[in-house]
Amino acid sequence: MDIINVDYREKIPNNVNLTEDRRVLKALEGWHPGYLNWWKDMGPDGFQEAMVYLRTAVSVDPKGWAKFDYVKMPDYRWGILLAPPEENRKIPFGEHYGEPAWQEVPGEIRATLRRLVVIQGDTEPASVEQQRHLGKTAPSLYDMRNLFQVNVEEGRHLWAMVYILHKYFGRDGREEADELLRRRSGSDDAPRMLGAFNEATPDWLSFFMFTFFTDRDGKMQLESLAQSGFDPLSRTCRFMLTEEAHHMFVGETGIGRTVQRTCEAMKAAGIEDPNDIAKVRALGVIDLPTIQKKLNLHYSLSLDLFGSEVSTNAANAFSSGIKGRFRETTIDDDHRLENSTYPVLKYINGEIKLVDEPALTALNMRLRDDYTQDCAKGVERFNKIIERTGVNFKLALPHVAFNRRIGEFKDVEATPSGVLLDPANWAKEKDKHLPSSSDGDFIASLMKPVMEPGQFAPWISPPKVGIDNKPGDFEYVQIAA
Ligand code: BYC
Repeated sequence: MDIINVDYREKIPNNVNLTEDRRVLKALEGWHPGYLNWWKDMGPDGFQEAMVYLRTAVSVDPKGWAKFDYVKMPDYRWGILLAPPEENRKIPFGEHYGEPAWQEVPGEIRATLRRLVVIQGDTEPASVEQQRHLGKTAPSLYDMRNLFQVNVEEGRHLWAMVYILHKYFGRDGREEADELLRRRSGSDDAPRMLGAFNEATPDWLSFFMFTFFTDRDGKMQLESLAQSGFDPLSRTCRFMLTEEAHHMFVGETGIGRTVQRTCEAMKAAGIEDPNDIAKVRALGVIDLPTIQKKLNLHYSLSLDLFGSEVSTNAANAFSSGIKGRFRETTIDDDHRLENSTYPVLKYINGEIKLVDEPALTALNMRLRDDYTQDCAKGVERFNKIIERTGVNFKLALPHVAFNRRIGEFKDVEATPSGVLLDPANWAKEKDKHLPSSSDGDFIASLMKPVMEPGQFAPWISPPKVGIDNKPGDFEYVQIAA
């Protein structure tokens, strides 16, 4: 069997030898029409007939996996792709540290593993649902193509989790796979499982923030699951991570280009004060304080995705060998965490305090800290862009107690600098730190579609290079095809 190149002769492209696995093939073929219906109903609104310049994975070799071509989205070849197996892989953490990685699911971890696979799977279609209206206001064909690329790959990530459910979890796996197509982002009756995936993505700045912050949570969670002692999960997450990198690129460059355009417009108009919001907005660009508010919102929503700082669920997932730490194999310790501690920020007697907790139960906090470091590096890169244009402003990540709904700080309110506020003061201050409805209206007023090749909406700079090295006026989406 060829485990590097993907077999596209099959209806469901794969590198897992599905033709020989009749039971799973049949189950997936049974699930496929429901998936296509979901894509038609909940995937990008409009543009389903457009020819989109998309990349499709042809191999799982990190050096040459993608092929670019025009594809109608409903014809995208969603498939099952696992990174190649690592010979003699050992479980890299927990009570089974050093034992051979599992190729089948051990009975004692079945329920926990299934729950994590379902949570991961649930986020993927949720993000497509959240972003489905954005094609209509794309600031360029380049951006529209990137949106659709992200959407089809999130669809493929759903396939990745559904494969695991069908192959390893029998009847309850099949039922969970069906449920993944039934829940809907923002629905009252059947919402998506995690908070941030039920929020609206109303405009393109939200989309860029989402792909910067929330896809980065995806990266951290996938990195932890890629360490899993359950080898098929590890392999599927490893390949998903190669796709995820482009999503974060879309977010980072999207925010960077927005910031750049704002600063350049301010300089050209001779506006020195970044807080003179009315003057900056009159230029038709998004003022930096509003960008900061959007950042505050998306960062805090994404912090909630890490769960409680102190979590026995996380401890159990680690000890039982299901979910490791970020870059587990490069950490120099016993990989069992039976005796070590980790500092956790907690809310104690009205104060925010750093206290040592057993490292095992503090794993969500640790992963969140790794995430924060990764985010902070990105914010530094935005600040370099601002600095280069000579504008005097710095973007910053808000304090972890700001705007939280999960964990230690869920019942308190704090400013972005971490000062605790009573409810009355929070109500007064809130609009200073989070996007208000009038901020939303202003951003919405800029969201006019630009569909001429090589043209960009006036609130965002063009990218430095094209996708697949295409020239600036390349027609990334042929709308009238
Ligand atoms: N919202 O011990 P706790 C991505 C629940 S993003 C609602 O605090 P635990 C992507 C929790 O389920 C990555 N409920 O937390 C990005 C539990 O409920 P039960 C997605 C929440 O379990 C962009 C209870 O609270 N992948 O891929 O240690 C586009 C107490 O739980 C939330 C994963 O998240 C919340 N935010 O950790 C597309 C990886 N947080 O069981 C895709 C898999 C907690 O008591 N998931 N709860 O009823 C996990 O590893 C963990 O489940 C969590 C939570 C990190 C989410």
